Amino acid sequence: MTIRIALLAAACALAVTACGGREAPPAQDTTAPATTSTTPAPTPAEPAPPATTTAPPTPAPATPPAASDKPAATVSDCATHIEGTDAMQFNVSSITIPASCKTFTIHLKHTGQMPVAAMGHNVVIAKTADVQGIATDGMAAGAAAHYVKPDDARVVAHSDVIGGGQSTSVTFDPGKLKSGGPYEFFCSFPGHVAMMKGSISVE
Ligand SMILES: [Cu+2]
Repeated sequence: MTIRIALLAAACALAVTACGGREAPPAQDTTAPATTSTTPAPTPAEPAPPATTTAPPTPAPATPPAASDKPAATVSDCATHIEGTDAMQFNVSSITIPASCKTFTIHLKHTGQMPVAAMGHNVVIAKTADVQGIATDGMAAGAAAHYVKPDDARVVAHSDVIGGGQSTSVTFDPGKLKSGGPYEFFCSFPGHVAMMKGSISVE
């Protein structure tokens, strides 16, 4: 019985909807509020045509080397603070020295915990073209020489080698970097130069 009534009601509703556009009865005794809007939802837009196959997605460019993931060093008062880690990394990829600086100081902090013999770091500045040769000769020079060949004329400046938790610094004349570059800073501890280097320039 109930079902019948329901069906009947539904049929009536349909009928009203069908002719509602013409008659529009006054809605005064309607108990249900506001089903007034008779505008049907706009017909859905036609399905978009398949995208024209003009532009295949461009492949992402090759991942840049890890060094460029790191920020440039923050420089103030003709100095910068950089860090070396137990993961054999500097924390910056480049150092830009203001041209107005008469001297420049790089403070190096080893933020790791490993001893100097296992994970020592220094910072050496030289022409990019000389880096590999300096590192090779530095390895031969040994720990006592801080892995830099004594009086190596190719070396603009270098710090001591430090271990985890230690700090050091090196101060030099930026005028030495104004010609014949590009120049790099790097760590000459054996095996580190491939991972620990960045560009340094005067601008
Ligand atoms: Cu190192």
